Amino acid sequence: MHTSVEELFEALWQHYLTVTPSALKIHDLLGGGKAIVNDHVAFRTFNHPKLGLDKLAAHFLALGYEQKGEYHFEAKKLYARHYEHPDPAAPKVFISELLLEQCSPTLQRIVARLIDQVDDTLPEQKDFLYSGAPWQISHADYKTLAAESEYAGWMAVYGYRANHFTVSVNHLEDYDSLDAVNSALKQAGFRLNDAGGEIKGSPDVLLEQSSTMADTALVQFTDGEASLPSCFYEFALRYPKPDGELYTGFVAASADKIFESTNTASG
Ligand code: OOG
Ligand code: NI
Repeated sequence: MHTSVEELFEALWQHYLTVTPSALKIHDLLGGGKAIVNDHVAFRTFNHPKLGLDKLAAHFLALGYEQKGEYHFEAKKLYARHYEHPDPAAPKVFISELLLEQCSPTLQRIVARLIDQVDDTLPEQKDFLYSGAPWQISHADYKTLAAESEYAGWMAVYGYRANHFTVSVNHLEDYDSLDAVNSALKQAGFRLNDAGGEIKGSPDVLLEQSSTMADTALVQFTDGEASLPSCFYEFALRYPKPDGELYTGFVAASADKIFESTNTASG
């Protein structure tokens, strides 16, 4: 386990940058040399007892995080929870898992073969949350997974890592709307996820979000390699609740579309 929130997030950020070079460029573009506040990061997994959501969450609970909202994504067969730290400066954490029992027997068989390759002690290891894919997979099995579930395909090749960091637009000095952020990103040549519109959510649900489409990285299969969507960068603008405090939760209908930031072109 990590000894501090800062240490864990620094390790996650460095690991994330190895497959998401555009995040550093965007960080500089939006921050203009000033610090960027990170709203949240997200992780994915399979709901297997060995490696389920709770195994990831344990690392955050140990650092003082608390469980908050729950989210259901029926069509994508996902379940998620978010976690917050009593220190509001600590980024929020969103963890989802694929509900394997709702997937096809073929998908379940391929995923079981991946999970069989994992050492039982991995989830307790300090670097679990940025250990990448702790298994090997053939290109054919990857394609079978991705054809049924983009999430399963991504998870099989990228595994355990922050799949995105999120710029807190509330804290940016040079931008006061998500629209302004999106325009600057497009002007600089970054591709935004337009599933459900470039801006997901609204002031009514107290959260507006947008995201880039994931960068691509070279993935090694047991029988070759391919360039596939890796990780993306998200932008979040939060609105105050009636009590004046900024909303800290997530919005399922928006999250449903954010997941698609790692979709392959065919997906
Ligand atoms: C998480 C998607 C949801 C949000 O902020 O609503 C999300 C993922 O892509 O794993 O990040
Ligand atoms: Ni997010």
